[in-house]
Amino acid sequence: MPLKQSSQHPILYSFRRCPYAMRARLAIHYSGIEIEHREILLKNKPAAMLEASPKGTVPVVVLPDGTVIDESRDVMMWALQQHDPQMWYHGLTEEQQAGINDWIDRNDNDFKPWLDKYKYSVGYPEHSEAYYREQCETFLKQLNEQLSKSAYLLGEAESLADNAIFPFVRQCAFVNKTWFDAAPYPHLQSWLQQFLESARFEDIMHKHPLWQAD
Ligand SMILES: N[C@@H](CCC(=O)N[C@@H](CS)C(=O)NCC(=O)O)C(=O)O
Repeated sequence: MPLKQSSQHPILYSFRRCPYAMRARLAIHYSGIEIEHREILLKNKPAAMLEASPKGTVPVVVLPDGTVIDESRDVMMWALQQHDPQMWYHGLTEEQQAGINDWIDRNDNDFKPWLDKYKYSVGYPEHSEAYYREQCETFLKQLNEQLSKSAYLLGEAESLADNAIFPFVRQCAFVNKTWFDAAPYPHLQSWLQQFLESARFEDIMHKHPLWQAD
């Protein structure tokens, strides 16, 4: 049963520093969809969000007809289905689309679990922080290698792949920025820097007051 809600715009439940929420906000910003932004705290999730999506992760989108989209990749795809003006995904060849999906799969399934252990290494004492970082480097090297051949992951124009992945590389970089900046990944460093300095990133990182239910 779709959930009822009164807003005429889609609602986005979001948490500013979450990389999954960032990629959703990037795609929504790019597509130009107007949304009602509801900033939440992960330690105090609003009942309305949990009612829409009991698994309790951000991002969550609730459409005016009550449809709930609660996986960040699905939110990105939903946004691009509305409007994809610079061909981040639609209009690309099937092979390019498969390439995008492959990059995002590797980010989400292989890299992110190691990134969590690297970032919170005290909680995983079976290995050292340096060990977890080395595991992360497998993916960082692959990204750097690709970016040595083309400006973006899929070629000379940015695509869904770059925007789905850079928030996670950012998170990894900021665990120890001094290390990241000195690491032998110059192409990856400048690719990340370019996204961090972009107007879109600045826009999606604006601070919102916490959402309060009426
Ligand atoms: N597979 C989900 C993962 C989203 C996710 O794990 N988000 C984190 C924040 S970065 C979260 O909400 N965690 C729940 C919590 O910390 O309580 C997606 O892609 O949307």
